[in-house]
Amino acid sequence: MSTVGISEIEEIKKRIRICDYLCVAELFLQDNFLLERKLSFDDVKPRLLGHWGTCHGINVAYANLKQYYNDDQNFSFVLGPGHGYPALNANLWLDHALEKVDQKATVTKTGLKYLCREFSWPDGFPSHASPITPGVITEGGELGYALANAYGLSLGHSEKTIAVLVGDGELETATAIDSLNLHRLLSASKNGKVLPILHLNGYKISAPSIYARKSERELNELIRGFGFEPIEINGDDTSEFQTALEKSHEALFYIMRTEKGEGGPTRYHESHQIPLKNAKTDESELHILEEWLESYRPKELFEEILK
Ligand SMILES: Cc1ncc(C[n+]2csc(CCOP(=O)(O)OP(=O)(O)O)c2C)c(N)n1
Repeated sequence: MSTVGISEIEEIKKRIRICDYLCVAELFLQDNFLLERKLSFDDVKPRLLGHWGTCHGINVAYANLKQYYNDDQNFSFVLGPGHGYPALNANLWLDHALEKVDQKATVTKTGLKYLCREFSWPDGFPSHASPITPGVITEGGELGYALANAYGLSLGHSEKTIAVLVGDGELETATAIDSLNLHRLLSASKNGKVLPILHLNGYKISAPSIYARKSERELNELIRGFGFEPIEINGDDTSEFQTALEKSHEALFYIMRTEKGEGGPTRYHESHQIPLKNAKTDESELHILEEWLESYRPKELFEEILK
């Protein structure tokens, strides 16, 4: 059992709901951001461009790590799938980190409008993480470097802990899989601790990922072969996630299982980018979008935040 209490678990779950809602709002909405009236075609952006499928898992990892490492200045989070930018942006906005570099991104109703409307919008935020994002040093459209970057960050900083989220599709890149050897080259006493978290949501764009097609045993053996101790986490189980973070084995490798597109109207490969492509013109898709947004109960979520 995790040492975190029920109220902390509820807070983590609430944060995930907030960030999931924000991701959907960023991807789809140009108005009516808190669903204060019935959703209409006019509220939907004319060009829907971005990625939903990976967002929930990013929000799960972010919320759990944030709770566990709290405000530890020696903790860093490295995100591999830069296409999951709506999630990164949502978390940074919620923590007032975006506001520090972009005065318009306040945690207010106006700031919420700015965050959502400007996402993937001409002259606004790009669709992928990029160097305009606080803490981002590489362009987020190219998969593969997250692990190497995390080990680089750890060099000479034994005080640091760096959690790095890697997509299962991303782990198929030569750079990512070979970076699993890096910890063998680095002295654990002189360098920081890197915690790889494989986001095993099963799919990469339109096809299953190779690692998702391995049995749990095969995958665990593969990871052990690289010198890590694999720890399985069900992304829906917050208590299990918190307990997993308490483990102190020297070379841990977390395998976080989620369903791609969890919480949305489609799953798996169909959720990779925009699930409801015709929401601006199709009455039934608009309705499904409204139900999807309402499923997070936004009024309840934002009442406190946007006081
Ligand atoms: C080097 C590289 N190859 C291919 C792509 C195209 N691409 C974008 S997203 C994606 C799937 C990524 O799958 P995964 O890492 O599992 O992320 P998730 O399923 O969580 O979206 C691919 C192959 C890319 N961005 N970079």
